[in-house]
Amino acid sequence: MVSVEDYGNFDTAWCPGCGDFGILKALKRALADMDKSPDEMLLVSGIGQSGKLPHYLKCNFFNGLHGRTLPPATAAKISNHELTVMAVAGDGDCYGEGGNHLIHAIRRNPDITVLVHDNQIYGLTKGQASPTTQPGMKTKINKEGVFNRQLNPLALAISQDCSFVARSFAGDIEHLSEMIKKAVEHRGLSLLDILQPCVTFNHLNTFKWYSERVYKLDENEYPLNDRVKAFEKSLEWGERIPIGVFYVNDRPVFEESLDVLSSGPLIRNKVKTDSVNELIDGFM
Ligand SMILES: Cc1ncc(C[n+]2csc(CCOP(=O)(O)OP(=O)(O)O)c2C)c(N)n1
Ligand code: SF4
Repeated sequence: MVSVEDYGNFDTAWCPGCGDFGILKALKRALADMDKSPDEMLLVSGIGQSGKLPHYLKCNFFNGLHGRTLPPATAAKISNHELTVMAVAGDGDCYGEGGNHLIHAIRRNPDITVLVHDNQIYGLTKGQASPTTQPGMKTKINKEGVFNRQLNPLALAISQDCSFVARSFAGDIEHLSEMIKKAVEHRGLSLLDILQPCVTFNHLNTFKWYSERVYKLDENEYPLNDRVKAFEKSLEWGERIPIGVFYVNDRPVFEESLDVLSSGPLIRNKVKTDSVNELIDGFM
């Protein structure tokens, strides 16, 4: 049996009270509940406070470039589709600089879980506005308040028929670990947007602010494969903020549609150097 302790206990560089601690705790709990051992997990992250999360777990991880979480995660999944792959990103990382990768990962649909630490701010670079920052909020460089419209990641993902779309809150460990389990168990690209307070640079969307607004979606409210109803629900934001699973569908998974993987993971295939030479010669 896998336990939370199997994932280690590390010192962190996060500010005391940061919402990232709730995500780390919920993730460890979910992995232990699913009996996933550290050797069958791969966590891929970019740059940011969120990007540090895999540093604080004893399992395989790859820490890449800012905004580039999904390309290496997809490559790793293809190379060894027996691994459980999770991509970990911030709202800046996944919806800003890496937004293009998110859109195309949704199209490809690899079996990857994407955890977005959505603190509605750039944490690591000290509080600039991100795509999900609330318009009007004053930041260090937006002295008059943020002017750009706020990105709605759930509406974006649902509109593009993302295979699994959910939201949770770092202040509700139980709900969050349940959502992580559902996202991992779903086959296909699972986007889990996690409302995560940044106690240092976002003084608007605080634990109290979220706690007064979040409410759990009623599982019987509509069939989870109803894209139009899910889209409508994803537009709800303000005095009430729904959390839970918004949308699920069972589209073909990217790695299953690749013939080359039918005989097992690429990492077990012998490299035929002759055919590599032939391939290169073909370009000459
Ligand atoms: C290619 C590149 N662009 C920009 C940066 C600077 N940078 C590092 S982290 C970051 C923003 C992090 O914000 P977010 O992704 O929301 O994560 P958080 O720190 O809030 O968890 C930026 C702009 C970088 N390191 N590399
Ligand atoms: S700056 Fe914000 S996101 Fe970064 S560790 Fe501190 S509280 Fe967390």
